[in-house]
Amino acid sequence: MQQELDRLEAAALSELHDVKTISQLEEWRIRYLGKKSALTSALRSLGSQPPEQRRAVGAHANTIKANLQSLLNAKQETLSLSSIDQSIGGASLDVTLPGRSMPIGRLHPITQVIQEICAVFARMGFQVIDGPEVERDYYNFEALNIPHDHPARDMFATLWIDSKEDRDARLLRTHTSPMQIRIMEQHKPPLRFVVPGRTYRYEATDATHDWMFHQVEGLAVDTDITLRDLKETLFEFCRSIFGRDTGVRFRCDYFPFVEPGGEIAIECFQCKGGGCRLCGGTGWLEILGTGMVHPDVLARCGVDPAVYSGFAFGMGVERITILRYGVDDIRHFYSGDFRFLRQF
Ligand code: FA5
Repeated sequence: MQQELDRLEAAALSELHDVKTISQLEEWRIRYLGKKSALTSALRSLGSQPPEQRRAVGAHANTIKANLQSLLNAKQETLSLSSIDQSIGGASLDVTLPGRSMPIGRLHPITQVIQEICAVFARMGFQVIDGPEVERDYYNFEALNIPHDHPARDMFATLWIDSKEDRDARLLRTHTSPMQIRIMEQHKPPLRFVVPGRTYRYEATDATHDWMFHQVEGLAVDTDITLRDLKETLFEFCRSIFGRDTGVRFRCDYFPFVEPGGEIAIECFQCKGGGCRLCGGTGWLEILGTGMVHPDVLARCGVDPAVYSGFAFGMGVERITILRYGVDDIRHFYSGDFRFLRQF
């Protein structure tokens, strides 16, 4: 009986050596350690052995069983480790290599510049708010001293939603100035606000004009606000965005809702003032319109012009971005071309 058990153990060991997979190992287990295995039958038949052999055979069979069981456990561990290894590519996987970096998005250059502009004004005490892109005739024109049939309406090639003959017609706002009215209707002075947002004009496009572009409107109303406050605020803004060495030009201009009115232009980055296609040969790129809020506009919004005065401005964000980064055509911004956008 003892010899039979030794043969059984030798056969089990030699077969275990050839086992290569988990399923082969399971077959091996059933064959040598299962309920119907020769070893289990040998243990069961101990009762029929002569009493003097029973003890020795039993102990021997149990030793073999324990040995096979521990070899089974060890083999099981080795096989499951090597199957994990194979499933992740075996020896060809170099776990010390750095992981692949996922491409991450970025903010559009116009969004970046809007944030920068708002941060400059926030440092000067202005609050940032936004307003509707679909406006009423009243806010876009009427309340800004541009009644029906006023020739200044031609300055703003308008995209109408309703018939333009309709007194309360809706339109896509042509500038952010309607927010001057909404702010003064809703808040009492002192006021300091900037309003970034999209504006729309029915215009032929060229290197510096698009039919959709962004403006940042600014409004400050308080007692004793003068043209000097306007100029110093806007010059400080230009210095913050373009640096101290860039040429800034301040000239008179006309807008019906301010008196007096002005515009600011920045030296063209491309020709350094010499004149080129981008600046239309003038050497300057206009970035904003400005002026002292017209007393009639103040009065219409319930702000007493005898007590309060204010200044307002509206700047073109694409023009500022063009100058800031040396972009040669405004149409690149909305072309959706990643080769262009990835540069920012
Ligand atoms: C206005 O829109 C006035 N609302 C500005 C203003 C506000 C004046 C408050 C006084 C007081 P203007 O049409 O000039 O003004 O436009 C202002 C700026 O928007 C321009 O200086 C320019 O930088 C930009 N801009 C105008 N039209 C376009 C266009 N088609 N494409 C890109 N930028 C434009």
